[in-house]
Amino acid sequence: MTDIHDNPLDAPNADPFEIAARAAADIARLTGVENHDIALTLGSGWGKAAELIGETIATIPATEVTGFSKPALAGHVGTLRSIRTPGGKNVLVIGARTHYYENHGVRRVVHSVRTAAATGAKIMVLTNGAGGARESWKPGQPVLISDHINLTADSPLEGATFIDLTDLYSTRLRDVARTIDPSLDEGVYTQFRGPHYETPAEVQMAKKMGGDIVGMSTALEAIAAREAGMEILGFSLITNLAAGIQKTPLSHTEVIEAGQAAEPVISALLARVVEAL
Ligand code: 8IG
Repeated sequence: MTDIHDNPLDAPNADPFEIAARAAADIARLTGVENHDIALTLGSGWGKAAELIGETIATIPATEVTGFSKPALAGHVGTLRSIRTPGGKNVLVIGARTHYYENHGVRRVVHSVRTAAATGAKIMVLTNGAGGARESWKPGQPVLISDHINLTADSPLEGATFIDLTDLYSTRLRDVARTIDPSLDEGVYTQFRGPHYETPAEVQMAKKMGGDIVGMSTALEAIAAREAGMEILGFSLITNLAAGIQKTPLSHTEVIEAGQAAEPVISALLARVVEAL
């Protein structure tokens, strides 16, 4: 029902939580699954995880769900899936991320997270493809997100909503992930606005501020997930070393190719982590 130019979230008097509740009701009706336990946003490189997590109960186009935007990029699958794990947990897999750089406002960026919370999910797993600012990291390597620096100068919180962001990327859940793969490294995710990649000077700035990973998503979503009371686990696939860290210019094709090569490995890892949550 929603069209990119006609979204209820854009109405001046819209209540984003009421719209998320409507979206959750759409998901329950269209999937036949009343409640979900875990939600998982699949970023670039992570798409194959869905098949490995469990049995797909239903796949629905995001455009059938209240408030969802059409995907901006071909290859960003605009579907929502309900998957039952072997252990009996219901996982909502969100393959329809709206990026901040699409300029539809932060409400649309975090609508999937608010919807996930409204379906009952207590854990939000956020994954992305990103650049690595540490020389020791290799393209194709997954890393845990330990914290973030939000350089968008924006927030999903509306009004005087003061939310603590300590331990935003749950230490407990990172420990669970490391029981599956003890070699997982971790780092601070820095969200830039994009869609351009950083200059080498901006990457150096991010590093001096304490950033290790550079990307264009996740931080705003994590803030909304915390507001909604969910526990958060974040993963970045380092698809490329950030500008100036690697010696050659960044190409979108290379980024996609590195993601495709790593996809089976990191998807299997993610499926095992989800089962352990
Ligand atoms: I994939 O190097 C991917 N996404 N900001 N910088 C930013 N986002 C990214 C990058 C990168 N690689």
